[in-house]
Amino acid sequence: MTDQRDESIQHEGPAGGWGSLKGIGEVFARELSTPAVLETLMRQNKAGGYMCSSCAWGKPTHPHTFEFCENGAKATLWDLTRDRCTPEFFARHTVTELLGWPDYELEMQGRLTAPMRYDSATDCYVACSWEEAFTGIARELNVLDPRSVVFYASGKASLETSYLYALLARMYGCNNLPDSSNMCHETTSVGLKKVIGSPVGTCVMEDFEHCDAIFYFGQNPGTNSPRFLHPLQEAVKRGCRIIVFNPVREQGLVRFINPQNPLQMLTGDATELAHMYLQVKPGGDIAALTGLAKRVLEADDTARAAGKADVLDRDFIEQHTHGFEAFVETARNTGWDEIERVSGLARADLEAAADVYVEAKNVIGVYGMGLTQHVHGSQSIGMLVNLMLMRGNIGRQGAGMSPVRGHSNVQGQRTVGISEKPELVPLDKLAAMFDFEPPRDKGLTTVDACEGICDGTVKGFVSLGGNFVRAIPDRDVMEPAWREQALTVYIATRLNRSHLVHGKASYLLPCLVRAEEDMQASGPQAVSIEDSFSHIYGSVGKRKPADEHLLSELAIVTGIAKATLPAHPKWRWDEWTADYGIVRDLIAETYPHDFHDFNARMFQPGGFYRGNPAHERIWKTDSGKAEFTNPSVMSALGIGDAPGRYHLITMRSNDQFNTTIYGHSDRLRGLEGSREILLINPAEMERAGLKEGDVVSLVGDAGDGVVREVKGLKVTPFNLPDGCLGGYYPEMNALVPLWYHDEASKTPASKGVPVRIRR
Ligand SMILES: Nc1nc2c(c(=O)[nH]1)N[C@H]1C(S)=C(S)[C@@H](COP(=O)(O)OP(=O)(O)OC[C@H]3O[C@@H](n4cnc5c(=O)[nH]c(N)nc54)[C@H](O)[C@@H]3O)O[C@H]1N2
Ligand SMILES: Nc1nc2c(c(=O)[nH]1)N[C@H]1C(S)=C(S)[C@@H](COP(=O)(O)OP(=O)(O)OC[C@H]3O[C@@H](n4cnc5c(=O)[nH]c(N)nc54)[C@H](O)[C@@H]3O)O[C@H]1N2
Ligand SMILES: [Mo]
Repeated sequence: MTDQRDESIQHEGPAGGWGSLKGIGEVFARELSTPAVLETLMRQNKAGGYMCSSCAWGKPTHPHTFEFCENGAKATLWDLTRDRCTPEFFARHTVTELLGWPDYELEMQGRLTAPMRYDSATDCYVACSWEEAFTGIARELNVLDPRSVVFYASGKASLETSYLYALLARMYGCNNLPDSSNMCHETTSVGLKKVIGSPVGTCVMEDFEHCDAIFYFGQNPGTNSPRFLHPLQEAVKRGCRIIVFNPVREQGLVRFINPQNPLQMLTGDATELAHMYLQVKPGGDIAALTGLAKRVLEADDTARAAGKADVLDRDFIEQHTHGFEAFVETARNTGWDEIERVSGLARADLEAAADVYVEAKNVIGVYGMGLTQHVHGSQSIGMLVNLMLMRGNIGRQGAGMSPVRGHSNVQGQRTVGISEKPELVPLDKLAAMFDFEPPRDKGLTTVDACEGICDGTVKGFVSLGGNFVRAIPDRDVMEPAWREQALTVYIATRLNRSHLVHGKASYLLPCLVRAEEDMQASGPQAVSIEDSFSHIYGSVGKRKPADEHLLSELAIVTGIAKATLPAHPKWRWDEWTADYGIVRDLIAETYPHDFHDFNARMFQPGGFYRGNPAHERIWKTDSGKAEFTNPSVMSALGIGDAPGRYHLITMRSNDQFNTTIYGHSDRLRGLEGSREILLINPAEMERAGLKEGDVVSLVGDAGDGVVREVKGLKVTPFNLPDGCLGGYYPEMNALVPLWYHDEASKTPASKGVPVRIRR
């Protein structure tokens, strides 16, 4: 049962299939056939091989021959490009000139090859030696107050590098360690932890072989985790039913042709994935979930009245949960009128979806940015947990919560100490191991860091990967403030806009990518990462580095550390750089439960599991039980409806990885050729007096007096709920107010941005 189809305004071809191969070939025709790339792709995501640097989806114990997807291949090809962005390039173009270039053109210059320092006399980045870069950075850091410096990480760097990076920040003197997770799944780290005591998902990959239903909220696997489509397809073939809640009909969740299956490829015989596709309004998930819960309670009433088995798992609720009664009262007292109005969904559809939930023995709740990037996002997660707890769907095989993480090691970075929350880090242990007094005060989140940059209290910013200035909200406010900083340091692979919006002193430090051979004094090095299922894998790069001057991310971190911090017999930066195995031993010593025998286990097929108490029904919450929560609002939006106001979803296309734009084909949505578009449904278009192709602006409607505007957007009809607009991230980021974020975690609310259309 897939409903609400409207092929006239949105193409409905399957995800995967020939299109995915064409998607790779078109962008990368020149690189695709080189032996280096083919060799790397064949080793991708296999034990002893190279772990894809795209998303955080799990790597199976028994991989396919080609265990990579369209977008994983694009990420690898992007890293292994033959193009180089050399010192000569920077000599030809001033920073001011480059600021006028589109993001796409900046990254298209290829891999950075030499350490560069910003020279204000010429307004150019000029090459310098590594020694010069490290001593220059150290000089700046040593005049700044450690509390005024931020050490950001973008979720890609290995566990080994991340561990040392966090150590560097703390030895220097701050806990200012936000990472991309603060714009992403921090809502999970805070919201999920509060209710089940685990900051990460409770499922492992095998659970998808045993579930009977998947309740799937606001995650787009076709684009963002394409290898997830395989287990979803297998599940559907077994009879598992997928109920999708998403304002956008994402093709990956509608139909899928497995590019690894020759028969499907030849016959074009796609698997229908979604059993029901419910186009919830942005932020309407709490209401939708309340509707589901209401129906489950009614089904339980009916069953009991008829003397049948309970629908609720009363033993589980009694033994393992807290707060059930208050939640039941809210669910029963909330009227269907309100549920239908806020969710935009019909009662009959929600009841049918709830019946699927009740009929299923094992249910998994999957979610992504559609839940996390809202002002009341943590309440949405709490509501999904409520639904799961009603029938004991957490902590047993085939059931659980499965947030789908973003960057390939974003979860792992948190695991090994990159966190602004000192209470999450074993500081006493670090103090004893390294003989220093770690700072104990709270560090800055991404939003705090931005506020600090605006009010002048943040004066230095070190960036381990990423494109911070482009990824954050309120870009037009942030860029001028950013330039006032004393120091910016960017460890990067390709040129991006953040590098051009530099502080007074600025260094651009190019690093190896994960697919490249990392040769150190003791020989070639392996690194490790953690996926969405808390499994840890070793990864070995074999490609020749893009340039002989490149250093590994780890060597850059230790280079800065050694130059900045005083010498200390226990701070063995050189030894650690020479042999990453020693760093893994340090990680194992710091986190013995998760990482014991790290070096021995890292190449185990399927990775090694670091475990999760909630998976075993041990609840590390305040009450010691899993918490039913009582939502305080029905809409997850921070700013409600008003005449002329729309809620904008900022979306990823199938041709980008976050701020890295590969091209202009959003193939799965049938949108080609431009990213300067405004998606709106035909009825809303007519009500607003707009025609297809009209060029309009979006202006912010947050009511805080700040002017926010994005110009030059072409009106494009698209299948969306009423009151909802779609536009691309990061182009739309100037419209997101910095203060508009999840109430509990400060994750920016990029999926329900209040805007108006201006002609
Ligand atoms: N190829 C590729 N892969 C990626 C990335 C990439 O950019 N490109 N980015 C990586 C990163 S860092 C991350 S975090 C993940 C992101 O992966 P996802 O979590 O899939 O993130 P988005 O694509 O931003 O949005 C997810 C979905 O939420 C829906 N949505 C919007 N608002 C709502 C709402 O209110 N309710 C519901 N139920 N749904 C809503 C949108 O329509 C969209 O389909 O992917 C990772 N993988
Ligand atoms: N409006 C809106 N804003 C959003 C989002 C949204 O959905 N809507 N999503 C948010 C999310 S989920 C995230 S995770 C953030 C992403 O924010 P970031 O993680 O900061 O941004 P990326 O675009 O992933 O960073 C790309 C850059 O990383 C560098 N890079 C690539 N590979 C490597 C490597 O191996 N090592 C190093 N050192 N550098 C490398 C390259 O120079 C590249 O230009 O954006 C957030 N912002
Ligand atoms: Mo992310």
